[in-house]
Amino acid sequence: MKYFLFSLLSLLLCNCIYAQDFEIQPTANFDQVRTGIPKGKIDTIQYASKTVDTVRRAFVYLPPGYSETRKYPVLYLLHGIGGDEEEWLRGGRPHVILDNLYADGKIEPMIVVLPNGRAMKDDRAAGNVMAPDKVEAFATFEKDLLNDLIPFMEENYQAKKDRESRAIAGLSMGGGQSLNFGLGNLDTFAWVGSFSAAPNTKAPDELIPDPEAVGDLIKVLWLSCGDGDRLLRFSERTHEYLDQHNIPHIYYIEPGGHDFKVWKSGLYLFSQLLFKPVAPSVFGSYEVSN
Ligand code: FER
Repeated sequence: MKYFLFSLLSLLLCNCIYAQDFEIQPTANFDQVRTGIPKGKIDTIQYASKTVDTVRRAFVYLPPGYSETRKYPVLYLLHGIGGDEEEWLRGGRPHVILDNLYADGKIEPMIVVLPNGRAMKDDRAAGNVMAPDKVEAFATFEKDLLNDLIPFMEENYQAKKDRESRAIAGLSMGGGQSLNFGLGNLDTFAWVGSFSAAPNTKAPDELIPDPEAVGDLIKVLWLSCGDGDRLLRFSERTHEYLDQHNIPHIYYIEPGGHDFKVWKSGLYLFSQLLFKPVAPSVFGSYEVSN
């Protein structure tokens, strides 16, 4: 009896410490609008940027039942080279994915910020989006994010302000930004997700000069990519370096190209891990297709 009680207690304790209630592959219709479920709310914000010396626009998705009387962790969700603050909403409909996840009790309530990651005065995705000044603006966004946008969010929303309550993730250029800014600012972020990281991703030894510190500080480090994506090597080389240095991370390679099918399932799966206690031992459960 004593042994039984002890086992029961251990089981309950383990479940408290490590909530393993997340999926390792997307379920059908995860991105389809459902009727009769509570919906979150999308705000448009304008924040003054000292970095760019202009007023910049972003969207903020608040979870269903967002309350002024409690505090929430925040996910910064970044777009790609041909996009802007609208790209995720148009192509990925993260509000639909997250509304569904809330309805099923699969994610922690969080604020999601959709910024414009091209930090320059004319930040529209017009003309040659590969022009050097536009590409450079994706690097400049690190300062805009840290010094302008995050302070704005933390002053104007019920945002928690500790590193374990901030996540950064993005697609392609935004995936590279998430790795560069997230791993480069572990005093600010503890959760980092990269979907189909682009060539702006720093070389592994520059990205992670101190592997031990990253291993100690990061809560979840997520890399996903389509197996048919021409940019796969940027995720792959990061993954190989992480493996060589025994840094726990998730490497999820799924059938697909450089497109929203992959980015949506990335958001769907990664968001289920956020702001929860997750055991690194489960990181290997995700599929790596060939
Ligand atoms: C490049 C190829 C792709 C590049 C960026 C991208 C800066 C980004 C793609 C995307 O964001 O979808 O050579 O160089």
